[in-house]
Amino acid sequence: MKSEIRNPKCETSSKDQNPKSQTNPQIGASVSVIRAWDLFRISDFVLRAYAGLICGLLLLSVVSAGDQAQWGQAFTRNMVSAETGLVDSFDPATGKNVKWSVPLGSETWSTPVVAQGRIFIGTNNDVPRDPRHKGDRGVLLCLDEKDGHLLWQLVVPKLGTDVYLDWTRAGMCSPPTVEGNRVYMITNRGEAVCLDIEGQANGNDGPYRDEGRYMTANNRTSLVAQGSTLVPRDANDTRGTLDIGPTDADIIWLFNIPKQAGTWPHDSAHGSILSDGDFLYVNTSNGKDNTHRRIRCPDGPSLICLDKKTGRMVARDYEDIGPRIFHSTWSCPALGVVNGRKLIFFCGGDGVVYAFEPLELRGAGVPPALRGQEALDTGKVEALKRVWRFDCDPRGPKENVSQYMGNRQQSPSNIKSTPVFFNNRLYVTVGGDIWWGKTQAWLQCIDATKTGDITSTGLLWSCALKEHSCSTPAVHDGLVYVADCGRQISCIDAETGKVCWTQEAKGDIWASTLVADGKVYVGSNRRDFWILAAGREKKVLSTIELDSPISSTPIAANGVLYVATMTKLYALQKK
Ligand SMILES: [Ca+2]
Repeated sequence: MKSEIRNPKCETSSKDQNPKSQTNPQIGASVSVIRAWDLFRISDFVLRAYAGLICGLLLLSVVSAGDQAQWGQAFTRNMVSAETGLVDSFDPATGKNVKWSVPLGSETWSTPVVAQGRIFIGTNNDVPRDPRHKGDRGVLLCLDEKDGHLLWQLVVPKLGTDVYLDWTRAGMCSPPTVEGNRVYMITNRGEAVCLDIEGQANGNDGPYRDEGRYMTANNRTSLVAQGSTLVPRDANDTRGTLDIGPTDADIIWLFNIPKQAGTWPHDSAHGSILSDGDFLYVNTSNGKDNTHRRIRCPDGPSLICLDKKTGRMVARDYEDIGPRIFHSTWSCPALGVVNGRKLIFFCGGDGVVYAFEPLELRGAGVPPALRGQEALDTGKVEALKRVWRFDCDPRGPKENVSQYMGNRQQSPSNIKSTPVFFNNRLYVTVGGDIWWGKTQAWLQCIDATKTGDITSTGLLWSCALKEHSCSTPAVHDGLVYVADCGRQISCIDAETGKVCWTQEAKGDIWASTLVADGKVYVGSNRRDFWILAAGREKKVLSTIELDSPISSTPIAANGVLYVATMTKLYALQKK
């Protein structure tokens, strides 16, 4: 482990507590321990998928129909599509409007993306597609858009250490971002990876050549950080190394966020990578350890910036977010152009929204911004420059936040969804932590044009939601559509924050709303999928019971609606 890069201020004690033996004030004794624990496991790991999860046509309210190559619009994150002719009902039992469906694993928390004839979706390995890959794994499937057959897959062994670092059976939670022939994503082991869109079918490209060893479970710790790259611990140790075939993923580069950036992710890594110019922006999932009381890496970054070509870290935040993280860092970065100025928006695990200047290699005007070039040339890690910060819950506790764990009345807020940029405004769902915090939640509209600490001046409006929310809002035609854990779908006026209508679903909603073709699509954890008419008047077009809970956000691409349940991916098209 000598050559591993560790944040010297991270606590790396081996005294990891057995999660089952942790002190939990909510958990009593004997039978209730088991029940509460099981319930805890279910709810807690669900949460991690909805950092929005749970993401460039900037400023355009209507985007071109076609692919959906990242979470939401690139990169305002607005989940609005210009696709038309989409289904207003379907029925898997009769095949009505079902183009095709394919099995996934047993748990699917990822939202699909569609690019260049391919569909990418994360799942687990409980339905193995390749007998060489057995056991619990994180899986990214690359499927043919025509019929859903497998083109290639990235199969990542579990860390196999502390379950809170790589949750059992959770699979690959992060939706990828596809750009050209490259696929950027975060694995279940917390690594940012760049993959070849063609996989191994056209050969092993890029500097990274150790895919066989990487995908081999018993060699899972064999790669160690050396400088800015990962190298085999023992190059001669090839025991059990997988022979790479044409249906395997081709890794171009790999950046191990916990080891190389000095973070301690919580539950399971999750996030959608934002691509801007030569750089990638990645949330680190930094959070509590398995005690839920301790931040192991308080000095670790919450947001990092990587060189798109090499995966090297070139910048990070120095906002001192770590000590105030209530649970984990759920939210993904977004981007907007505010009065001609590009900004990166990021929601910390401390309930604060930050706007940063993006790194630039070349400024479009004068003087040229050279910080990005310097970072590339010198190997320096730049500090992301903050333009403004906005505390979504200024009255919430700010010190010793761990003492509020489990307090349903009083706690800090955190942000579990992704901020959405639209017309110089940022729309954010914020509130108490689903499993550990107060139940209050709000949709807030923030003025993105200000600078400095805008906590007291930046709020345009705040609208109370029914209960905790981890859904990313969708903004369209003067209205905001958002779901929450109180089983509620809301339509809210984007200018005033006034509620136009609400609809109760059968279960908690962890997914986000998609607005497309005059319709609002969203599914719940009770298997019910909703299609409503977009607009100020409420109209339910159909409700469909699917095979299993829905925590993935529906997307539209090339005339087809894609809906993933825990176990199946449906491609839906009018017949
Ligand atoms: Ca290749």
